[in-house]
Parts: sequence; structure tokens; C-alpha cells
Amino acid sequence: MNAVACADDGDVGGDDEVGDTAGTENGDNDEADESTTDDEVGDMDQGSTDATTEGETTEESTETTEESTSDGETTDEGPSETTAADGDADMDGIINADDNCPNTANPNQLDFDGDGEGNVCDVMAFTMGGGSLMSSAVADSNLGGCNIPVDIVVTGGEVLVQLDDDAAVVGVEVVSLDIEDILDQVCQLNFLISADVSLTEFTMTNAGDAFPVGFDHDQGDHDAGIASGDTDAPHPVLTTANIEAAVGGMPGEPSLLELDGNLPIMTVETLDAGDSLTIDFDDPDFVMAMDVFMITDPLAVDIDFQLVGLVGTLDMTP
Ligand SMILES: [Ca+2]
Ligand SMILES: [Ca+2]
Ligand SMILES: [Ca+2]
Ligand SMILES: [Ca+2]
Repeated sequence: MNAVACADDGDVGGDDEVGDTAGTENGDNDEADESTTDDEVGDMDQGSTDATTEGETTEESTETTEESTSDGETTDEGPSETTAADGDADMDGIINADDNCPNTANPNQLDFDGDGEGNVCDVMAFTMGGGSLMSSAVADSNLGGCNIPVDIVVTGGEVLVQLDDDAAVVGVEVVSLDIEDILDQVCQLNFLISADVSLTEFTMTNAGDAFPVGFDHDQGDHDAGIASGDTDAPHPVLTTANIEAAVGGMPGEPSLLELDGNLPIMTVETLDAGDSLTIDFDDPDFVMAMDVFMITDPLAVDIDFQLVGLVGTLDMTP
């Protein structure tokens, strides 16, 4: 029988390029991390400001309660009075009533999309509007190799964008991309061996932190409602699919493909204060992910599998 097995070879391909392409820019990346923290994503997931406001206020005022009251049991009433007296829960100089993000310090009060929710509280979510990407599935073995062009037709997914309060960094997170099935691509390893390869249930998901990549931003663009630039590092992603390779005319065995890798550096542009988002990839040589497949029949062959290059544009809508 034909056995197509999958040996995880660690996260390879993209990682080399992380070092090469982003080495000097790690500083920027750190900046992005600071300004776009996990907490803020949490806020978004729970559906914006209202839900989180009370929780954080209570926390802070609990400390005040210890100082100013004796009982400690009446945490519900005491704190809100104290906080009201303070009037500025995050001590950013803007009283709660006027603060567009009352529990996170944002003295500039920048609000890119003008919806009344400050940048540091506000995550803009975009879903797929159109566009497609090109990549290649490259197989290599001691018997020969093949290079199959792959249309990555993105059928859905989500990308999050968050700006900071200094008009300095824009964070970008590719949460997920759903990719149309790739069916029956013939990989001719040599004149004897060919494999019919299908990839189904093909998705890429964020494999790093929230907002793993960012880019520089300035006040002028912020005021003009534009945020655009090249991301400062490859975006870590986990690519999963069911791969089925039928070798020598025998039916293949589907197996789970799990590739740790990266999306190459991308150019991101949002216009009209977040009314549209465009993501451009233009790196035909970037190794997004790699793995080793072993075929045991008709011959034992190790096949190095790589997903190489990403070129194209995704248009996304809020
Ligand atoms: Ca405040
Ligand atoms: Ca604030
Ligand atoms: Ca906003
Ligand atoms: Ca918003």
C-alpha cells in the first residue's frame, strides 16, 4: 500500500527568514507589542468598552478601599464613590466621563475611526472582501521533484488592526484565512512516480501573539485617516490542511498537514479611517512552511515539501 506519512520537521522554512529579514527591526516589533497588548484584544473579544469598564474600575478602587475604609466588606459601594471622587481611573489626565478609553491611559485620546472609542480600546476587525494569492507547492526528493503552482483563493477569514495613542505603531493580526480546496494537482516526481495531491480544509491561523506584526505610523497619516506600511516581521502562522497524495495510481491516505511557518512581510493599507483594508504580498521566494513526507511504496522516498512564495492582494472590509 501507499503510505504517505507526515514527519514534523519543526518550524523550519520561515524561521530562517525571520532572522534575515527582521533582525534589525525587532525593536519596532517590541514597540508594537507594548502598544497593543493582549488585554486590548480581550476587550475586543468581549465586545468593546462597556463590559470591561466596570471590572477594571473595581480593581483599582479596591486598593483605594483598603486605604480609605475600614470594613473591606463593602467593596461594591465604597470603591465607586472613591473612583468617582478621583474621576480619572487610568490617571491619564482625562476624567472618566470624558475619557474615550477610561481604563487605559491614552492622554492623546486618538480615535482613528472616529467612533468615540479611543485607539487603545478599539480593535478594527476586517473580513474577506476579495482577491487571491499565488504560491507554489514544491516537492523535492532524491528521485526528482515537482513544483505545483497553487492558487490560494481566500474564501473567508479575519484580520484585526489596532492603532496606538501616539500615532506611532499600527498592529496587524491575521487571525485566520480560509482557503479554497486545492484538488488533484499532479506532482510528477520522476517518470515513474507521480502523486495526485489534494489539500482540503486548508486554513492559516495566527500562531503568535495578538498583533504579532506592526508598522510605523505618523500623526499626519492618522489625521488623514490613512494607516499604511510594511509589517516589521514575518507573521507566524499555523497552516493546516488534509493532504491526500495518491501515488502510482493507488488511492492515497489522507493525513493531517500541520505546518508551522510564517507569512512573508506584507504591505498593509487602511483608508478612510478604516473603511477598507488592503493587504499585499509580493515575495515569490519566501518559504512559508516546510515538512517532510515519506512515501514507502512503490519505493521508499523522503519528499521535502515546501510552500514557497506568496504574491497577491487581499481586499477586506470592516
Ligand atoms: Ca482617564
Ligand atoms: Ca484613558
Ligand atoms: Ca475608535
Ligand atoms: Ca472602532
